[in-house]
Amino acid sequence: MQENHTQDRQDLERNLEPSGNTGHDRNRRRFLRDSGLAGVAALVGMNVPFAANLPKGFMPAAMASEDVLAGKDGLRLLNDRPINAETPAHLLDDAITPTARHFIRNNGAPPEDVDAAGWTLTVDGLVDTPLSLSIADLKSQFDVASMALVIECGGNGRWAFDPPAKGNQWTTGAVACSEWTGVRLKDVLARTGVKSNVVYTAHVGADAQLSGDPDKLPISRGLPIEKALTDNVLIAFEMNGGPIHANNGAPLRLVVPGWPGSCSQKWLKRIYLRDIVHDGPKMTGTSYRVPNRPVEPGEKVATEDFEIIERMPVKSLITSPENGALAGRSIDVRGHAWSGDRTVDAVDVSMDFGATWTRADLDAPVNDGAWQNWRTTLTLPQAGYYEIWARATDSAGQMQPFAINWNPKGYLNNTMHRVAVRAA
Ligand SMILES: Nc1nc2c(c(=O)[nH]1)N[C@H]1C(S)=C(S)[C@@H](COP(=O)(O)O)O[C@H]1N2
Ligand SMILES: [Mo]
Repeated sequence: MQENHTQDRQDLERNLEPSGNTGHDRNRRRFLRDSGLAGVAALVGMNVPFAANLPKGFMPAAMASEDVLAGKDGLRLLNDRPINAETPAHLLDDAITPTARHFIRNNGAPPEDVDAAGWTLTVDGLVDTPLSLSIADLKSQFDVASMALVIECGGNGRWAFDPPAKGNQWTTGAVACSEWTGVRLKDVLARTGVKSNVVYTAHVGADAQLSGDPDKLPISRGLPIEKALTDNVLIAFEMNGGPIHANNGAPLRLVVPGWPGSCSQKWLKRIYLRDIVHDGPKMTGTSYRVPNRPVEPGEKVATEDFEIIERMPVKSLITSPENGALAGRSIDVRGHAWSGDRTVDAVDVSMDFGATWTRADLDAPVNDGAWQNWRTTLTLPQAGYYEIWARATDSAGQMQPFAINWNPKGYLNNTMHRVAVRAA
């Protein structure tokens, strides 16, 4: 059964070409999107300092012709159609990511004029009893849970791929750990029943394809049924104790911690159960997939040799000091670490390019699926330039690598985060 899209063509066109935009604005935005910083420099009539250090396709928010980042604080806009914006590492310093600092990864145009009170979630397909539930039904009929959960885009870190990989050139900021409130998917599926031949879930959101074709979904992903039935997969209606941000999936979304962010369907309208691996848009081909064998950087890989990404690999982020900071000789270093479906056992920090390592103090996760906070103090031996590196090791003994395990679509870059400081 195809999801029935309520959004009519006019609405779609409003999404694509916001009213009040002149043709010049549209052309300018298109130009910016295509030419990236060269275009920005041309438009502002001067060189952009450190342009070479910025990711390809990067566009300062000020250059976008509308306030696409309303309600967000300090995010870097990578693309405005669809909206993609990441959070600089030093703005991810909080243990729980504030809503204003949660990255945005949209594949299409979010629904407009969302009516939370009238919103329904349909759960059907290979269930015993199909259900249609309002958000009030979810709140009153199921156990409500609040959990800090990591969402990381599968393409986080793509900017470092060489040869480059097409797609959003995320640096380190397509990750967040907000507190999500909702009901467990497993509880809802216990109510509908799961037929014995079910292997996969399929998720449908209310966003529209940018092409304007109302019959096509921008993205529809799913989960192996075993994963869907775990304790920390939430159908969430609140973010950090308040409403979900419009671009983060209001009024209802899935949150599947530790797996590629694409599993966490936003603007959730329907979940249906299937007896095959779900084959919706961005499930097949090379989307959110990596080669099933080691490949040479730049190698062409046949589509049938790709497999679906499941858990995200062990990773850490240095959130203080900020890259480029001026420091004293004694420097507090801190950040987060996570590993999909696992915990992190250790975080080590180096100030001498990996020659020696200092073990950081590492907190346990506040709940299953949360990132872990860590901290240490380093004493820099003399004034000068340093790089601080962090590396996490998870409960299965896997450690972050020094170099990228290249794949054609630029997924799963979990190399160590490095931050430069100058000691006075
Ligand atoms: N309906 C819908 N859900 C979606 C997406 C989308 O484009 N449409 N993007 C996915 C991807 S690729 C990621 S990484 C996460 C990002 O969640 P966020 O935008 O709240 O940070 O949402 C996922 N859920
Ligand atoms: Mo993503």
